[in-house]
Amino acid sequence: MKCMAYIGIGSNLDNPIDHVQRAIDEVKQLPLSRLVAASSLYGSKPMGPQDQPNYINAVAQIETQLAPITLLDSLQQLEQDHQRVREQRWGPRTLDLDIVVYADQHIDHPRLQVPHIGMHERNFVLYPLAEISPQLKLPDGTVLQQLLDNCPLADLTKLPL
Ligand code: ROI
Repeated sequence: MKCMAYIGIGSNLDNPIDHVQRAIDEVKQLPLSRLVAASSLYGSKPMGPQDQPNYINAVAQIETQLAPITLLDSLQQLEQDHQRVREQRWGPRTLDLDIVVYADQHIDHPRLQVPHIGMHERNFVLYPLAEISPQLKLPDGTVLQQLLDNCPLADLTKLPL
């Protein structure tokens, strides 16, 4: 079955723009999947500990036949390929790939919660998402616009192409 999924991408170490651009390219090549859209890149202040570099964030939309956990395995492999080291919680990272939304599914698995638990308060997820899917509705019926209304743009900046 083909499912629409959204993947949050973040990096704040060793040339994060390059990591995020390469990640989008690698997501494009996931098996049994097709890249539907990729957002612009955004610069964002770190959420969590402030003694770390600013982040580059983006969101990719794919149509995939990979099951959620299989997709997660593939994304974690990509993170490893970017030399991600097991960092402190909420510390800096070379590449972070999160399944933000997977079709209309609620997933509560030890390794995976979807929709992403923290997305409501993450402008660096919501605004890129809105750029590529302004009409998106979450499985519980919440429309993306409602989440945007409650999540200030603050210092999120869209990078020029
Ligand atoms: N902060 C920003 N701005 N962007 C991220 O992708 C990001 N990822 C994280 C934490 C450490 C929570 N902070 C972040 O995992």
